[in-house]
Amino acid sequence: MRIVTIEEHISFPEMNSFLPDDILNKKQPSGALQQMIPKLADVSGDRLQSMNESGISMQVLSVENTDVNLLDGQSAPEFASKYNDLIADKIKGHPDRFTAFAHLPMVNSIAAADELERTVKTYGFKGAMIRGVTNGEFLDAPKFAPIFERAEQLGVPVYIHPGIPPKPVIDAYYSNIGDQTGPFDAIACWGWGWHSETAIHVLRLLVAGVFDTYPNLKIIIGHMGEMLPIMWDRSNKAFQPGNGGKNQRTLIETFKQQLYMTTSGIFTQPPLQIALDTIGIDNIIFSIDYPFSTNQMGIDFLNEIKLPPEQIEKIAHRNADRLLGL
Ligand code: GRE
Ligand code: ZN
Repeated sequence: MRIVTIEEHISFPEMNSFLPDDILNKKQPSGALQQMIPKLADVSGDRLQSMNESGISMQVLSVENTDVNLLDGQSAPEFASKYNDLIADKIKGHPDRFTAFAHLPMVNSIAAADELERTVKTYGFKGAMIRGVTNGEFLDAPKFAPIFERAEQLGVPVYIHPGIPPKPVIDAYYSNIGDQTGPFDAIACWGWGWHSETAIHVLRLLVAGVFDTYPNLKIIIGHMGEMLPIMWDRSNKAFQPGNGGKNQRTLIETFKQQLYMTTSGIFTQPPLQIALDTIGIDNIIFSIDYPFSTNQMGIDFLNEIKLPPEQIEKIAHRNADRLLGL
């Protein structure tokens, strides 16, 4: 069976040479991340070998870091373009195994929209991945409108991935919880905080009316819907049209039409069942979150799904093929 995974990360250390020293000195990857550096840097070595061993046909790659947003609005666009050029160069020998989501200079929205268009038209990239807030701002801020507008025009989705919380959030929610690299990272990031942040991100887009402004825009989120499926009916009631938000449609209507959820990093059946019962089979896309999860973990999960083969195919590749035009 063809298997496509779409939240698969890369980070190329050679890009550090384009960062000024003051920014380089500020970068301090946590312990967990440090160990992943070689795996994130690799495309056609261990990564491809692991895909072959696990039967993964294609990965859609995305950049793991947000160094680009440490640059100013003048220099970020050039850095992002260099990054995307490097991705394109590294995957060009394997067009049937790799494609990518564009890395965008979020500190300059017009340049970000232009870079999205350039990478889609020049390299056939399949959309963009945006990681969390940019200098504390969520994507419903009016300044980001050009990115959604362009994505809709180009017919490509925007993948909203969690990102490092802003300092006021760290201070208020995640301080005094012990070792910076252990419990802090886990509560603030992959153990909980990231997922609630991304759910908030999407809910903000809903109540800001962004989905209604761009009715053909498609948004992707990972981690089996970032806890939204379990909150489905409660949130749907809370954000009814006319309840003070700008949304013209209900959460359920809007998300079924415009939101996709991947299985990245969530490999047990109960959360999948809730996603099936809420967003539904046509909006669920298999993904791993390589290298933070192993391909084998994902494949074991896929093999355990008790659904008819044609439905498993939707999750494994058909939905991704349709959404991304693979
Ligand atoms: C992820 O993409 O899910 C991720 C990171 C960094 C650390 C852990 C993790 O980007 O799960
Ligand atoms: Zn991820």
